Amino acid sequence: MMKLYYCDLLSAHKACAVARYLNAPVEFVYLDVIKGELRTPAMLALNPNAKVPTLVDAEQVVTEADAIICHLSDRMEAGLWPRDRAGQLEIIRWFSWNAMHFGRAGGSLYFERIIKPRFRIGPADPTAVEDALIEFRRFAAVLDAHLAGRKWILGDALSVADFSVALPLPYAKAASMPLDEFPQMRRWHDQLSEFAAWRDPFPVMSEATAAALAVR
Ligand SMILES: N[C@@H](CCC(=O)N[C@@H](CS)C(=O)NCC(=O)O)C(=O)O
Repeated sequence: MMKLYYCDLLSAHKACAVARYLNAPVEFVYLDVIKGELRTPAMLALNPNAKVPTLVDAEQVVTEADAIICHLSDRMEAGLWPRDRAGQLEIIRWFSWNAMHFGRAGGSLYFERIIKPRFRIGPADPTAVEDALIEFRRFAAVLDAHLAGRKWILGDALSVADFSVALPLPYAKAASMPLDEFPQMRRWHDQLSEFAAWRDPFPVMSEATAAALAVR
C-alpha cells in the first residue's frame, strides 16, 4: 500500500485525482497546513520543501505532483505516462509550459480569489489579478489552439499532461477564470470533469474547497 500525503489545495488535486482515477492502492493521509503538519520532523524528512503532495511507495519517496502522477501511472501500468520517447518529450514540454505559464497564471487567480479569503490573508490584489488574467488569456489561447482537432493534449490518448495542465480549471468558476472564452479548452475540461476522480479528488476536504468545487 502506498501512502499519499495531501491537503485540499491546488497541487494535491492532480495527485489525488490520478490516484483515484487509477484506483491505485493508496492510503490518503490528510495533513493540516495551518496546524503545521507539513513541518513535523517526520514530514520534513520525506519532503524538505514542507509541501504536499508527497507519495511514499515502499522505500521510494516521490515529491512534486507531476512526478507523482507519472509514478502512479507506471505503478499501475496505466499508460498515462507513455513509454515512447516522443510521447514523454511532449509531456515534459507541457509540464514545463504549465509550471511557468498557464498553471502559474491560474494558480495566481486561485491564490487571490480562493486562498486569500479562506485563510483570511487580506483582500485580492487588483494588480496581481489583472496581471494573472493577462497571462491566463495569453496562454489559454495557445492551449485552445493546440486542442482544436485533438481530443486530449497528446491527441487520442488521455495522459498525465491532461491531469497536470487542467489543474486550475476545477476552480475556474469560483476564481472567475475566463474559461468560457476558450471553447476547445472548455470542451476538453468538460471531458475531464466526466471523471468523478477529477471532480471530487479529496477524501477529506475543507468546506471552502467543497464550496469552490461545487460551483461550475
Ligand atoms: N511544486 C509542488 C508544489 C506543491 C505545493 O505548492 N503544495 C501546496 C499545497 S497543494 C502546499 O504544500 N502548501 C503548503 C505550504 O506552502 O505551506 C508540486 O507540484 O507538488
